[in-house]
Amino acid sequence: MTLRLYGIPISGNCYKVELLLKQLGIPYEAVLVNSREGENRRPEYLAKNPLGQIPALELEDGTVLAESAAILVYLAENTPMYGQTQLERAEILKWLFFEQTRIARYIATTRFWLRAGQAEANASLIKQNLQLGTEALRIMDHCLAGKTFFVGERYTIADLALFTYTHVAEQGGFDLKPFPNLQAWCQRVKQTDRFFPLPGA
Ligand SMILES: N[C@@H](CCC(=O)N[C@@H](CS)C(=O)NCC(=O)O)C(=O)O
Repeated sequence: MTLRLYGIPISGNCYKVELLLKQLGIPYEAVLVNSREGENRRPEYLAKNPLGQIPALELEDGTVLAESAAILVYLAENTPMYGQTQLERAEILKWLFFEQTRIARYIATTRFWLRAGQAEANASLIKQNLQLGTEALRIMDHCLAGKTFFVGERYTIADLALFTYTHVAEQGGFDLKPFPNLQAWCQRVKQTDRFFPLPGA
């Protein structure tokens, strides 16, 4: 059995996994689970992934892995896209946690609300997210000064994960103009082998 990726192409979290699978040349089957239609809460999906979200990756032996960051680490193990040393691996995990707790939380959520026409209902949270998300972008820009990529001066899953919602942050009302290192890094990620753009972005 080949790997099965459950999700929808326009989900940034699913895109992270799909981009890595393509960049590593790993064959997989995409299985549509449309979270916009609540398909991720159906009993048959929950039986596979009790966490009830997309993406999820079903392995050859039927084991189902959830959480995009965990899936990236699983797939990238023993490839140049993960850390080659104990310290590199820890640095990559640091950025994956940062992505989940700041970029996904403040930027992806705000972008989703704006695109789903839910800005008014979430106005006070959006105001806070714009401030906290901009601070996260500032930190990333600062850490990229004089560097090509976040860890080990090569493209890794830290870059792939951070890139996904950062490069479309303007669709969430964030301004990337004050962050030239971040903008240059986005261009570098787009030039990596077998890159393809986030569908619908
Ligand atoms: N931390 C999770 C977040 C996954 C997530 O938020 N998935 C969204 C789609 S992008 C989802 O399943 N939303 C529907 C729901 O939570 O009911 C990850 O990185 O995989």
